[in-house]
Amino acid sequence: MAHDQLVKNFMADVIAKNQGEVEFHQAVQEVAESILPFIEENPKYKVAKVLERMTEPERVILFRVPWVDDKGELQINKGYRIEMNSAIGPYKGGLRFHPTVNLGILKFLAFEQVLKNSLTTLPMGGGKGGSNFDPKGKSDNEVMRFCQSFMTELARHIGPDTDVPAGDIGVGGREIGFLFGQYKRLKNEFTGVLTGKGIEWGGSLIRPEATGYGQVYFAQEMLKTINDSLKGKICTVSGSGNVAQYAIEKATQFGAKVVTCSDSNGYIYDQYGIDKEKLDYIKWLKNEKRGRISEYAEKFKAEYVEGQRPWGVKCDVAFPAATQNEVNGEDAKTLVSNGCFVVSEGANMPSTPEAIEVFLKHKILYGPGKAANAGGVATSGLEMSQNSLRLSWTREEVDTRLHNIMIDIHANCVKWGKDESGYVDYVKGANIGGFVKVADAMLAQGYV
Ligand code: NDP
Ligand code: 2IT
Repeated sequence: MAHDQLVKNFMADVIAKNQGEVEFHQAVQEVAESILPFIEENPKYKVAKVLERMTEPERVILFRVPWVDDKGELQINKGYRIEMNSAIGPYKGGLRFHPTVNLGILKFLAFEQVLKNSLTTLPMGGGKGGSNFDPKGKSDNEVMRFCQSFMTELARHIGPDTDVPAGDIGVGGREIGFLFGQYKRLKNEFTGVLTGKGIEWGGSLIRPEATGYGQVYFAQEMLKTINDSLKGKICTVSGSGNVAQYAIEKATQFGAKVVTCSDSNGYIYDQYGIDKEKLDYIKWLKNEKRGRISEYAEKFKAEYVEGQRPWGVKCDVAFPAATQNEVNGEDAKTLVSNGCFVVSEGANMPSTPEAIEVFLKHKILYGPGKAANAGGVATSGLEMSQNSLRLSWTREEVDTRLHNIMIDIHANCVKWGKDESGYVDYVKGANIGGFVKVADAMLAQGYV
């Protein structure tokens, strides 16, 4: 059967079974385009319907989260955990607290997570969870009460050998602390049931930095394939949260100049570059004051563009690090026509299918999220190892392991994604590279 028809037939079934879950359809379609031809060449995966099984979560948990706000009013949110695939290890993946969270978004994230976790080389299955709770504008006490209520239900489904959540959008060190405290209280056990913990209570050094650092290490590896480096490159970053902050830090350490970052209200453009002092301000602004990025522009006399994303700013390298579908086809064309030749994704699925098509057509170095942002979950895996050993490694040791994992992920993408002309299609590389290990484990474990 022709390639297009194979994908069309497969997607018709996925869409019929998962109606209205558009982000999930999008994530599956991207993978199906790489994997279905590979399955045709390897019929053992076809007979065992491996991709059909991978697109159906092993388990979906959906629950009510009641909590009382500071005014004494009862609030009710939805809580979710998608346990997608446990073929190669316990379910592992973050929790997202954001008003847009719904089943389809979490299923897309959980599906991506399965392949990403496989790429890390560590023994982790895939999962994702969260809530439509919006931490913005809430007091610390409200966030705590919400987290305690959320964990009261979640605790019965997770465990250090079963399912190990972590952070994602809206879930950082503060939330992980509240969640961990409640889990410990309910179960009377101190275990590595969550990652991203504080350093004094079982967390790993470098976990906060890991996604952003890994995203930059991945860009550096892609650049090496054309004998180039980040030194002297102009970079644009979107977002100003956990991932963006450490992408800015590492890119700057590698000699690049980062000229933008953003939040959901707009972006700042600083032609002089975001140096260490300015980055320290962003960390304080976002992690402590919980303010808006427009305040950066006032403080450092930079430009602020309300309601837009930074992709119109001329750059060599782009680091999307905010959210899904934040780079569309037009943005991609603008980036490429302005000379951008490297895109390394810190966010999950930040580029629309149209944007990906533009990047691949112009043969730029394009590192998709499931490869380029895998450093975060990889370091979560290292946190789990340290928890099991009841030891903690030094900063240098964890950073070296993270760096080596990113080098291995890059090499795996090259292995599966390089074409006759020498161009590396990292989308294909990451999809097949991530798929094979999970698929072989599923074959070995029978029809489950
Ligand atoms: P944070 O909550 O720390 O920061 C998110 C940033 O993105 C904020 O600047 C936020 O702006 C912005 N943002 C969020 N939603 C939107 C939106 N709809 N439109 C525009 N801007 C938005 O999250 P993280 O930095 O942890 O996550 C960023 C991305 O990286 C996500 O896609 C996440 O899935 C992915 N990721 C995270 C990992 C991790 O370890 N944390 C690991 C791998 C991937 P505002 O403050 O205004 O909401
Ligand atoms: O998307 C991701 O990989 C994460 N949010 C991190 C997950 C984790 O378990 O560290």
